[in-house]
Amino acid sequence: MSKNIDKAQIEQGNAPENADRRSFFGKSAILGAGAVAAPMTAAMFATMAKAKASEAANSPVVHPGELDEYYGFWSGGHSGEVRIMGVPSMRELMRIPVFNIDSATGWGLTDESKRIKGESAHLLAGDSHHPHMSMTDGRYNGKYVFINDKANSRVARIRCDVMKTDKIITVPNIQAVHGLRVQKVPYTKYVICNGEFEIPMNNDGKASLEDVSTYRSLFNVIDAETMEVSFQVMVDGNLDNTDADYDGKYFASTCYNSEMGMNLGEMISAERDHVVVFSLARCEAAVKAGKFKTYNGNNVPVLDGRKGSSLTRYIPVPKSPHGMNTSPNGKYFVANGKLSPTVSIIAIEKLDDLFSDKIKPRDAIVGEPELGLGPLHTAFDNKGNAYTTLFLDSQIAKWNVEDAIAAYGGKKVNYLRQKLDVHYQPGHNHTSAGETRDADGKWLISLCKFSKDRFLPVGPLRPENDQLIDISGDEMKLVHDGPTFAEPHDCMMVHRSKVKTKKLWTRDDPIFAETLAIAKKDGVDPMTQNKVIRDGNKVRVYMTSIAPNYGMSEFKVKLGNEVTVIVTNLDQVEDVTHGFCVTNHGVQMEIGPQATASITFIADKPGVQWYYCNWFCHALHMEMRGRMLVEA
Ligand code: CUK
Ligand code: CUA
Repeated sequence: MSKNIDKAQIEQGNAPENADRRSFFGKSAILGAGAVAAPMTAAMFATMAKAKASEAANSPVVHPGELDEYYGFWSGGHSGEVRIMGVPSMRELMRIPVFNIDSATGWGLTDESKRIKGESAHLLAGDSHHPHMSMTDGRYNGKYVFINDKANSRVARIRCDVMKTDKIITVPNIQAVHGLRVQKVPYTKYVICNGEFEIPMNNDGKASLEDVSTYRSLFNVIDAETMEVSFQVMVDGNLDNTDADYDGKYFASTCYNSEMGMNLGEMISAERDHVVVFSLARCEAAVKAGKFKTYNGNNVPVLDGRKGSSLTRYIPVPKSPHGMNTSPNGKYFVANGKLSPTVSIIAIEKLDDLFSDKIKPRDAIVGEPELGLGPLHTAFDNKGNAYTTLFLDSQIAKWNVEDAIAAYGGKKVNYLRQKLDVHYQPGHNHTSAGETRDADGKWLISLCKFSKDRFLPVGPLRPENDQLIDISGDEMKLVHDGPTFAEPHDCMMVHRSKVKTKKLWTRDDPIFAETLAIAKKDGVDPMTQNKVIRDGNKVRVYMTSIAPNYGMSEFKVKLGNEVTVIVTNLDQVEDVTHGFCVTNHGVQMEIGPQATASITFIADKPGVQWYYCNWFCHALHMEMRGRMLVEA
């Protein structure tokens, strides 16, 4: 890395033009070059254009009343939520609060959501990055979406039948869960995710800032059903992104900072970092055989997968790789160079030989195409092409995987198909169903970190720009600019045929099962009874709601009582959601049709306090309110 360019410039892609941007990465470029074909010339592009066979012709227009073909699941970035978008219309369909609090639904406020947040219920913030759906045989199965919270080292699960978060765990022994994917084959038994920041093992206050010899980064394997950490694997370097194969055998993670540096200069001193490949069978066997340690006073098995371990292999790749993407034909892991203009193609079929030491780690690399500056993430179509975001160049490079492999083998072929300007500085990109066997080569989303001049200015803070690109023809065609808030890091697109959602809640839903158990103990049937239960200083108020009435239009409590209001929505009508909101108390929630929801607060203000329905439900919605008398 050249010394005369600062990090901020690199990150923002603002390296001065006259400073020869391309030479900043000269060293890495040479490293990655090998037998790589010459860069595209204008003449080559012209030839390509002539040979053009098919035009991109998907329609991004979804007329009023028509439905989108894909559900898009978007991370909400530092808003901490997940959003459902319709693709190709790019209409925002729903927001799913996960790590944040949300006054519309009461997420983070209701008793049910606090139970789901568990030990981290007091944390009201989050930084969500990677939403990925559970799979069966390498295809989305419509059951769950998993998402990480980098800020608070958490992983959450969203149930796709109701599109609500139903589990959140804090992963022990690590800091900052970053890359997250799912086991694709035979089904999502495990969610895999990387602990990014290296921390002392144990992190009990006895380690120092100077001696970093016990600092480690762990790979985490979480049971998708129980949402418990099955085991962790200690590695060398710090982990970034990850993905799984299509055989149910290997996981691969990029690692930057193989130097184990504690500041920027140290972190980027080595010309090569690595990809760590994990053997699932060997890891499971090691756990079974008890070959693990535990740390920090918890009982999660931690395996030693550092260099030399039989559980892992380390494949050297150029400088600070970032994204990790498996090609949908199941043949390759692609590690994206970030500080190198290349991506590294790892042949998954060679991994058996690598693990039995028949080949050397670099022998698993079958291609290292040079694509441009700042490759971060790669997506795939169903025709053997890959699409890589170039953060610094503000472009997407379309390239052919087999041609890149042939070029690496010494053939004179041009693997680059097209470079498309995007606006600006793309991070993740994703193709429709592109991380599954159903990759269909129709749409590509480029999640651009900066929008600059693309929208009306809205002050110093700008939206990001999620661009929709038609990839159905030979050339990528940009068809839509979509402003989004707070940096969606990643997204995925699921064909609508895979998702089946409920129209009404069912009364036996686990999300409110515990609330119903409390009602049972109180001897109250919340579907038929409106009742106040006094239990010392605690008061539980059970009321029904059916548009436009609450079952209880008044109740009394004493000043200082801890009040829980449990509302059951009796409406059996699609889309008739009620709310419950107490004025001046910060009490607000949603009660979906046939759901029970509860919220607990202290009655700390004497006098009459109105409560009202805050979701418009009926012509007499304004009249849907009642009084709580707080007696001094
Ligand atoms: S990371 Cu943000 S651009 Cu968290 Cu997947 Cu690559
Ligand atoms: Cu019920 Cu508005």
